[in-house]
Formats: sequence, structure tokens, C-alpha cells
Amino acid sequence: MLIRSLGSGFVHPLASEITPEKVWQERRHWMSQAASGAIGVTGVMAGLGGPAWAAEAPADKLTPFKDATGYNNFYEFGTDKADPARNAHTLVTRPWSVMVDGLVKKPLQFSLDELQKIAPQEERVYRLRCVEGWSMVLPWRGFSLAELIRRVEPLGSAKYVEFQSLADPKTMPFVGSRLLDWPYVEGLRLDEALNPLTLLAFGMYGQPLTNQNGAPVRLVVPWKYGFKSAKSLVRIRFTEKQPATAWNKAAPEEYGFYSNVNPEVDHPRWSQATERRLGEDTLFAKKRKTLMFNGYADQVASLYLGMDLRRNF
Ligand SMILES: Nc1nc2c(c(=O)[nH]1)N[C@H]1C(S)=C(S)[C@@H](COP(=O)(O)O)O[C@H]1N2
Ligand SMILES: [Mo]
Repeated sequence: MLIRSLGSGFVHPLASEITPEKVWQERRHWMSQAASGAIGVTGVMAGLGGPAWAAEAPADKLTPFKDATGYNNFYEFGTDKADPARNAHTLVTRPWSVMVDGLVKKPLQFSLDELQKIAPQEERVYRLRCVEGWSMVLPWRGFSLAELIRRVEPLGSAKYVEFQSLADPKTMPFVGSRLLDWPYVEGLRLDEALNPLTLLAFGMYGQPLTNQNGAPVRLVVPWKYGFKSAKSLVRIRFTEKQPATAWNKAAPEEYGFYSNVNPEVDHPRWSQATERRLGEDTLFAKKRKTLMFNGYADQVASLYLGMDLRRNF
């Protein structure tokens, strides 16, 4: 391996030779040592946004960058898992703006630069599980959606938040196809949107989101099936009625509004009891058991007290 001296005895591999996941695994190793008191790292903690790391299970390894960017769902660019990586280069992410409106006191249109600056961004390692049975673990970068919600001051009548992805037939080859009713729309109840876990993400693995992962800004809702995490957002709208979401409209028996990860509620066409982790799916790799709320029950179970999660799937 080529190494380069950075002076005073420091030797470091060239950036081009280390994969993003290697760098991140190293940082996490430090972090776990820091947490156990093995090394003193006030500075490191400050740079990494400490508390968010508590959300990950110890056995979770980061999903390799190439898997996370090469196996995607982004139907605007095709239905094959390799299509987004192949086709999403046509997406134009600058200039970009996000309209935040509906039942709020202060409707605002943000340029991407303005939006990125409304709160300090932090790194958060989240698991995300697709309803199709695969999952991944990634270091995302962004801030809680609650930071944005606070600034527009929802009215008392606002009960839900609707998220709209860009639908540009000129740059997104499958917008206009009959796969879904475009634009891609998702929604959360206001209290779900305000939960600190709900992330407005701008980056992943220490760099801006790749187009196939939803550049320049997306949602990451880690306790729900992946399709709730809408990509390439252009509008966030506060409503009184539950939003009509793209997948729910396309197949209501298969994709409910809530879509909380729940191993006990099977998809009508397959079991949801287990999942395979991207990057671990060799022939003999064991499947993982899917966890209730994708492992985030401590943070979110209280949102659903008294609700029948079989009926409200
Ligand atoms: N606009 C838009 N957002 C989307 C999708 C999509 O097709 N279009 N697919 C969803 C699904 S089904 C999943 S599993 C996740 C996948 O995110 P990833 O490609 O970053 O892993 O994005 C979600 N967000
Ligand atoms: Mo998905």
C-alpha cells in the first residue's frame, strides 16, 4: 500500500486508496473506545454529534459504499436495482429549492444553501430496511426534520406532513410511466415528523448524497420501511388530512400509511420476519431477524400506544 508522510511521524494512506466505509469504521472504533473510557476524546465527540450513535446496534457493520450506491430503489430512474446508479446522472441538483407550505404560519421557500444552514448538521448511523427484505446501515449527514418544522410554525390544524419528490420528465426517464402516480409522495403524522429520529439528510459517508441515493436532500425515517424515506425533495406541506401517498395509491393492501417495520405483519406476498443486509449476502450468510420498529422501539413505540399496528400497518 502506498503511504504518504504527513510530517511529525504521522503516516496515513492516500485518500484515494481507502474506501469510505474503512474511514468510517475506524472513526466508529475510536468512538466505541471513547464511550468505554479507553481514550479521552472530547474533540472527537464534539465533531460527531454524540447522542445519535446510541441508535445503532453494536453488531451493525456499515454497509459498503458500493452496495449502498449501486443497489437502489428510485423508480423515477427505473425499477431495476442497478438502474438508479446507471441513470440518475441526468438529475440536476443545482439550483434546487424546497417549498415548505400548507398549514403553517410562515410558509417559506428555501434554496438548498439556505436549507442546509438552518441547523448544525450531524452524522448519524441509521439502519434502513426496504419493504422488499433488504437492509443497510449508513452514516447519514443532516439534522432532525423538527428543526425545519419549528421554523415554519405549524398551525394547530396541521396534523400531517406530506413530502414530495421532484417529478421532472426531462431528467427522470420513468416519470410519465404508469409505474406510480407522480410525483412520488410520502407522508408522516406530525408527531412522527417531529420525532428527533426523523432526519432531513443532505449527505452520506461524509459527502453529499449521490443522485441515486436522493440528492440533494431526502428524508430518512429509520423505523419505517424504506419507501417512507422520500428522495430528492422539492416540497414539504402541512395538512389536516392524511396525505395520499404514492405507494398506498398504487397498492393499498400492500403498503399502508404507517409502514412501521413490523416482523409480525407480513407483506401479503412475503414474510417480513427476516432481512438480508446489503454487502453481507454471500451464499451462506445468515439472514437477520427483523426487529420491531427496525430496532428503534425505545425511541418511537410511544407514538403508537393504543393503536392496533396490524390494522394500521
Ligand atoms: N422519490 C423516491 N423516493 C424513494 C423511492 C423512489 O422510488 N422514489 N424509493 C424508496 C424505497 S422503496 C427505498 S427502500 C429507499 C431506498 O433508498 P436508497 O436507495 O438510498 O437505499 O428510497 C425510498 N425513496
Ligand atoms: Mo423499499
